[in-house]
Amino acid sequence: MEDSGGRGESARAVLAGALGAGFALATGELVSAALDAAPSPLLAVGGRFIDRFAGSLKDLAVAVFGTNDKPALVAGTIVITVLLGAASGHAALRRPWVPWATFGAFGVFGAWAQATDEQVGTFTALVVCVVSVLAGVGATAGLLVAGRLQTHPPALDEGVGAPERSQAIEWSRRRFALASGGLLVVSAGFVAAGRALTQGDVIAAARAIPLPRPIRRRALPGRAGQAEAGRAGVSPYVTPNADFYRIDTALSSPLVDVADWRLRIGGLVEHPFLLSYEELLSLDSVEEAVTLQCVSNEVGGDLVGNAVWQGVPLLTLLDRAGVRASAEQVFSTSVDGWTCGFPLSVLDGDRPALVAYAMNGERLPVRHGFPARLVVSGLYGYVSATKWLTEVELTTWDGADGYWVPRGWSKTGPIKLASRIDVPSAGTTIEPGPTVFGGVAWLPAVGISVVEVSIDDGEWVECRLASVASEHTWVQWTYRWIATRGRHEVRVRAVDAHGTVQVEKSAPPAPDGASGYHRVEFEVA
Ligand SMILES: Nc1nc2c(c(=O)[nH]1)N[C@H]1C(S)=C(S)[C@@H](COP(=O)(O)O)O[C@H]1N2
Ligand SMILES: [Mo]
Repeated sequence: MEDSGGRGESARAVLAGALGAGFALATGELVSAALDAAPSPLLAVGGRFIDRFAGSLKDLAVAVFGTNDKPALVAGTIVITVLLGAASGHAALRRPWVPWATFGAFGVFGAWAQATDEQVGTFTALVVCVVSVLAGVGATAGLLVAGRLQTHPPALDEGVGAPERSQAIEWSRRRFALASGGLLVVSAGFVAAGRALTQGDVIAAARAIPLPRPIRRRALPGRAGQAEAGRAGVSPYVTPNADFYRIDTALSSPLVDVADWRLRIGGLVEHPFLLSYEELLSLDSVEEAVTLQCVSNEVGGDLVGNAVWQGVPLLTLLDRAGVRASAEQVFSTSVDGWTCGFPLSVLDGDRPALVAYAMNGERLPVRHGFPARLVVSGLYGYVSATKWLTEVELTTWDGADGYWVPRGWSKTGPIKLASRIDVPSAGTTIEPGPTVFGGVAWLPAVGISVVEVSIDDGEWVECRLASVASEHTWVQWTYRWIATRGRHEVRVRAVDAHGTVQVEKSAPPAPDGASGYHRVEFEVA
């Protein structure tokens, strides 16, 4: 009896309470989203904590979790809720009413937090919390039942033989594990569905403000100039939004409500100002084709993509603010506290540097920084391309370090000249006879003049280049070859528009970007 009814059973009761509490939170997320009641109880409680303890607790969260104080408070709220759930699950073994009391008290707290937020009505908050509490208590009770032995306790104590008893224990364990796993999956599903609903709302709200026409379009080269690369299987010149690589530190992309969103231009400027989404979209905008690359991209890697961005030139906004002579760095911050910075002097020439709100003709996708992001030609993303942008601040060079700088990455991040082989892909077998190799090469802000390949360490031979929109994008290259039987290797290198040849020496991505020639081995048979 001690084994099944004692330790095992209390462990299961603790888990039942914890999972029930998690399920209550997940239900709160989904029901809030369905009833259009943002913030959800979870976020509302986190928000109340921020308001109440802004001085003390928030500083603690900042100290412990860096600048991510809001996610830290939400995580803290989840942990506390789950721990209290666990304790009440355990207590329920003796006093079944305890989960009602704890979950109920939590529900009241959640409803209060939600209802005192101006955006949610009291009745809606009550509905959300009553449903969440019922779901939580119900789930906990259900799990407790699933984990209980089917045989009656008196029979266990007396007449039941050992084999039957251990079988009953085994059954109840299995049933409990299944029910717990199921509940976890359903909870995750609720959270995901709630997010999807909220994301739909956020985008729908933004659609009320139509995308303006740019005053200058970026003409894309005709398809004819890229036909051979296309046929050969080279990456498309413009990367579709759905295929564009995604890199960020966000656990889940921030969902920004454009009604509340503001872009602040400040720091070392004469007249700091705020812009709403509507105001940003009312300014003259341009379109620019710019290739974006992550510093973490390995030689031959796919953390690089090319898109047509629409937005307001950063200089328009900086001129309006009046940059002071002491400013040296353009330092930007996202709504989730991520930061980066690049030298102000980068903007001296006429390279594209945009506060972008559209990507390939569509509103910026949430995962790529909706409602607005920075795009600067020629700089790695980690020093320039802030998504979910909320502030651009002018600072001195030493006055601020972006997120990745204290983590060991270089403070300046100009993109390195690079080239990649898309076809053939490594390890493939191709047929003997005429074949076409191809890939991409890039050095945004400078451009590419020549791409060369070397087969089996032979001479470097020049490739054909497809047409491009500007020097700010990658170029597709192709090379025709008569394939002969056997194992082969192809290497690629590029020459930039100034005549500088790509660096051959291999370097890893850290601290300032990979270098070296991409090589691919293949077989002809
Ligand atoms: N808010 C925020 N913006 C960010 C990042 C981030 O972690 N958070 N990562 C940067 C990095 S490292 C890169 S490479 C680019 C990637 O942009 P993408 O995901 O749209 O391709 O976003 C940049 N902007
Ligand atoms: Mo990156």
